[in-house]
Amino acid sequence: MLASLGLLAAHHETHDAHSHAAHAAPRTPSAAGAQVYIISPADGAEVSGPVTVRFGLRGMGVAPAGYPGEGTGHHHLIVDVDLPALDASIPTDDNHRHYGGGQTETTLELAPGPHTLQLLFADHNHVPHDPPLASQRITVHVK
Ligand SMILES: [Cu+2]
Repeated sequence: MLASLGLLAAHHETHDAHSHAAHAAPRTPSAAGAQVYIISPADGAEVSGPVTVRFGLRGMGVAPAGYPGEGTGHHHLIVDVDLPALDASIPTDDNHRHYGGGQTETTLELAPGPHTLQLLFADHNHVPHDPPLASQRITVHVK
């Protein structure tokens, strides 16, 4: 049992190293002129929690994760950190949130204080498009 778990872990690491280092993930082209933006809250807004964030998209369509196709993708909200690598699958954690169901808004529980929010659109494999579609990074002040 332990031996087979070790083997699985080793295989997983090898796979990750391969996909991230040896070959960048294949990227889906973005549509010319497409744009991703945060509809609300506004940059610099003072808000009370929970915070509803509305996702704007122009020139492309939202599709659930796993649905391949040019001209589509799903939203990711990058919270309090810089954009991740743009040639790899976006990580999943509290700072990198996926909306793979095709959602166009979310409600976040954020601790009081300043927070940064930035949208990053990505394809069915969670890999940002080429060229990437990211919104302006905004700051909100949670009361
Ligand atoms: Cu994703």
